[in-house]
Amino acid sequence: MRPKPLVIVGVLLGALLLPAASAFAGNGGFAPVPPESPNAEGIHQSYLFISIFAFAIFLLVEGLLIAFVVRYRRRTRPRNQDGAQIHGASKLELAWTVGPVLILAVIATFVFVKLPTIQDVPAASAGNRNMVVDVTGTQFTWEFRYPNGAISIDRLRAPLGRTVELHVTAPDWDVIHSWWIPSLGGKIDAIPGKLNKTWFSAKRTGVFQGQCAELCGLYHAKMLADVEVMPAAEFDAWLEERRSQQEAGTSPLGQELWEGSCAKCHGAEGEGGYGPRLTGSALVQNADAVATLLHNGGILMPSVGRDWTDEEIAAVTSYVKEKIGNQG
Ligand SMILES: [Cu+2]
Repeated sequence: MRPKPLVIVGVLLGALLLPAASAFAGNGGFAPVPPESPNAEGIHQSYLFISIFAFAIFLLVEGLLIAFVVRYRRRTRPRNQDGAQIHGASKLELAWTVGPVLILAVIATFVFVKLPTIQDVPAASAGNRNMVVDVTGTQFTWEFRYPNGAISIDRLRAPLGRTVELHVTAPDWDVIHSWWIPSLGGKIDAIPGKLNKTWFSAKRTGVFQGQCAELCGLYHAKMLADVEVMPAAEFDAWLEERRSQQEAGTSPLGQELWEGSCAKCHGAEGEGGYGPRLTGSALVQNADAVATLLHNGGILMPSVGRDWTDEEIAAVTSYVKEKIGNQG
């Protein structure tokens, strides 16, 4: 006996639902990453709430579609003859107009109730002072300046459980970028000349990956960022150490700037890429010439270092001189 078409359709639909479990577990790339900060949690809850309606409407529409295809199929009616003409069902028409309006109102209410927990930076309290970090996006790197003057590139360090307030911007001469670490909150634009604020308060230690979320030029895809959340005491020690290393000229800042800013165009070893080859070049052995170039830009090169501190300029020029200029 041949299986009935409806049975086949049913089995196929069942098979389609199989990935749903892994999607909801967040590990199939179908669902957002698990939230690790209260604001990311608010976004996640809104996502799940809206998903309930989306899924129910999907089942209703597709179910009706299949039911109508079966119920009103041609059967023995000749090919060239129209089917029965059906019109006029005021109650039904009213229902499918009022229903969506109510659903949208419920969703909007939920989201507006959640919005403050997503958007508003929690006020500092006696036991929990906020740490402000200045985040600057430039083509194609992220720079983080901490309250004590410490600087890091492309990796933001943060203390566990403390509110970190991010003041996000881009230099006047750059383009718009977008700061986005999905497990620690939503996107916020880094706009030249404008300061946007966002925040997070990480609930566990670890490294959380992110990506510039605004198409910002040739190497947009290389504009990655991550946040390393450490136990608070470990973070405080790191922050102090980075500050004193910077003063002593022994910090990894030069290497970070090279990798984050220079290497993306000039190649990891300075072998050249979009930008010219630097390995063994006479120019990079001259720290003053490199500093001038970073500050003013070149024919094709943007003035990436115009807003860099003296410490940053010193760190990157000496790194470039030693590691790149002296290579074969
Ligand atoms: Cu970008």
